[in-house]
Amino acid sequence: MKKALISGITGQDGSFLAEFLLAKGYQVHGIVRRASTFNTERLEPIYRDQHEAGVGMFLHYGDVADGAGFRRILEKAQPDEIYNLAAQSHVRVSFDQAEYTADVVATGTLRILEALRDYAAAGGSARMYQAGSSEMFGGAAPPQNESTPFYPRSPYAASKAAAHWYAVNYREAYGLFVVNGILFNHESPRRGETFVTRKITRALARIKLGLQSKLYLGNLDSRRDWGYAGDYVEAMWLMLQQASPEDYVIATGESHTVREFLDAAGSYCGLDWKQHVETDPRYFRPTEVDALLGDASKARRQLGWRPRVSFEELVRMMIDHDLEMAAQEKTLVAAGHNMMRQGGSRS
Ligand code: NDP
Ligand code: GDR
Repeated sequence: MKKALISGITGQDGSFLAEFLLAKGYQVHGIVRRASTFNTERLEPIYRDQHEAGVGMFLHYGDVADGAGFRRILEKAQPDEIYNLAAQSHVRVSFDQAEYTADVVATGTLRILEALRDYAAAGGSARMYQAGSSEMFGGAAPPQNESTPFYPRSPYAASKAAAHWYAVNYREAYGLFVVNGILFNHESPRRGETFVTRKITRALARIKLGLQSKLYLGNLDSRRDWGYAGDYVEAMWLMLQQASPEDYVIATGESHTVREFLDAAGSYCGLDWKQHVETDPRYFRPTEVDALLGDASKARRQLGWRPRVSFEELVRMMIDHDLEMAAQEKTLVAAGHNMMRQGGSRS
């Protein structure tokens, strides 16, 4: 039985990847941060009490800011594959928490690489996937592929670029099997509520059901290449199954503005979004990434990977999910329950 260790398992991608690997028969180990509230909600469908027989997923308390703790988890889990998905992944927030973002995103990756280097020197063998981002291309003109030079436009993007080069350097210096996946935006009903797609689908669903009236957004003109997270975790796994470690762009090859996302989401749920959306400069970024459009032809050619879910299907899937959530909320509100814990119209 193959074993995988996932940092960031509680996030959007971590939960899809854990499901994907369990379905392939892997034993999955995940790193979970200690929090004062439950943070394993996305893992609920696959979570089983560790006292039960035949459990396939094991969670360990840890943090990529804590190298010694990570080394202990690595020794205990003895994985064949490591997926480093842990990150302070919000670009806007990285301008407010720049040092912290660098510590987790850049130095956190370095800590894992250092642990892997020692693990390999002691006879262990594990392949590593590093979660790179299209944000590293930032200001570089579209379309972007593996040979497009990086031009990071935020502390988050600069930290991801540092992590990328750490990974390349450890591959070349120590012969480690480390790959960088340069993934363009990917979304799902499990997307964090403060990223623009989910913020829109969640708000429009709540507006449709009369639970809120306004949605405050920032720049509507930026362009993103949005895919479906469930498709993208397969690409992560495929990269680690190759004969040699290489870096790959993963994208749909189609881009839309935030405004176009609003059009698609609004028309699917029968709302004129222009009557509800207002601008709040709080959501503007000091430096914006205007246009991302990925060229994933290398991944198509070498990995045989291609996206399955279209932009329109993605929008519909997210709206359907959020309409269902809003309907549940409405029922509970009507029955007199206090829904403060659900976040309400908070964004
Ligand atoms: P999320 O923000 O949904 O998840 C991030 C995960 O990292 C969560 O499990 C979070 O834990 C965990 N985490 C945060 N800080 C630490 C830390 N210090 N130590 C350990 N774990 C930590 O991100 P996604 O799932 O969307 O993305 C996964 C990875 O891929 C990230 O590295 C992201 O930067 C990158 N990426 C994402 C893209 C996308 O479009 N989704 C595109 C390109 C790259 P908790 O739940 O406790 O907060
Ligand atoms: P991004 O995603 O920055 O591309 O990073 P996000 O959804 O945050 O922003 C996309 C675009 O929408 C504009 N925007 C807003 N964004 C947010 N979050 N909130 C708003 O109210 C709003 N209004 C307009 C933004 O300015 C931006 O242009 C995501 C993250 O998942 C990263 O971790 C990942 O690396 C990249 O995708 C690829």
